[in-house]
Amino acid sequence: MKELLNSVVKHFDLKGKVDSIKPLGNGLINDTYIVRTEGDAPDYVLQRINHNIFTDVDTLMTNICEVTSHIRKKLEAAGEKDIDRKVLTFVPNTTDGKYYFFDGENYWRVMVFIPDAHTFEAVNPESSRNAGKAFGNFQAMLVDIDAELKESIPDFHNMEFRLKQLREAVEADPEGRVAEVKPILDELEKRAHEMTKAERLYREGKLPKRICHCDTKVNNMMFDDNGDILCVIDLDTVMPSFIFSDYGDFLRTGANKLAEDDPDIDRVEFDMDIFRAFTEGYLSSAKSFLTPLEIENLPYAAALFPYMQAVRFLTDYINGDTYYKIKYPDHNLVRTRNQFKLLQSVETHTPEMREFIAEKLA
Ligand code: GN1
Ligand code: MG
Repeated sequence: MKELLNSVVKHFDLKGKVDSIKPLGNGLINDTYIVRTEGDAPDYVLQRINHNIFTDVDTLMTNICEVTSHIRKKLEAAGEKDIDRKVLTFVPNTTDGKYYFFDGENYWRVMVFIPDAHTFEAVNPESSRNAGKAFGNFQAMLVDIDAELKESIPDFHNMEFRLKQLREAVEADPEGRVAEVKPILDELEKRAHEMTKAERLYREGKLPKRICHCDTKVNNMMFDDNGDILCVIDLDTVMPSFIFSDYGDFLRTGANKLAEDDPDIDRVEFDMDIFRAFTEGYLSSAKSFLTPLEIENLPYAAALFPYMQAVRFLTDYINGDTYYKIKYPDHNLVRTRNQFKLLQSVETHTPEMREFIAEKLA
């Protein structure tokens, strides 16, 4: 592996001599490495793009470059300082100048490592408020992007599609796992109509799609030493979606008192302090463009994402764990149960969420 990584980075226009290449982060899809260089040269992040999942890498990288250059222009226009730490910079390959390199088998990309920045697996109310503001800003900056971004994974956050995948998996039952998960399947099916309402509102022309990040997990954000957000990372899934994607997926990870795969299910709970702080931050930057219907459905978004993730993890479990990386045999089932418990907790807090949002906007 070491040799492979060393030979791959030679195809990118890096400054400085490579000192070491080591694994970085906790992504479930791509493989990520930190490339340390000697002396004053910047360090880099090398990623192998999972092209079983992102099947059209060229479109993917075009999307990402459109987004980063648009954000860079916005930051420049706003007179921001330290812009290189506030938006990702990708490095072209030395053969044809593209922002990825295909070695005949795998797709790779390199970006400049942001120094003195941290990612976290959990947040407190203060950093959640900052995160809310940051994701609201991210969406706000992209409201006027000229480029038409394609869906890097078609139907990625389409709940009707995710349920269709689950039902197909149940029908096929390739590993004989369906009987064991019947109770949770029934619970998920009970909520299917309510949870697919965004798709219906969209078809009725009532709900817009906007450019969203679509993977606003807590660990997809970089914080500086003071706990302020520097930038949003992991841009693979930036695409048109409902704003619920970014609002709901952050709360799914940020407001869960435990990690998404913690087996101690009884302790999984939706943290209303995080909800309040994040929502306040988000509304402060997003209320300039949100419609009343989008605002009204923020509590729905908080429920939708644990629900969608439970459906996706369960689908993968039934299919024999072909999508998400797993660390032990029933990892996807544990994740499913965890997300379902989170959903139940969100459901008990819905009236309280509505009241809080109404108060904030009054
Ligand atoms: C995946 O790669 P990572 O870990 O940031 C997934 C998200 C899920 C998440 C669950 C392309 O994100 O949609 O919410 O795992 N990304 C893709 O932890 O499927
Ligand atoms: Mg990630």
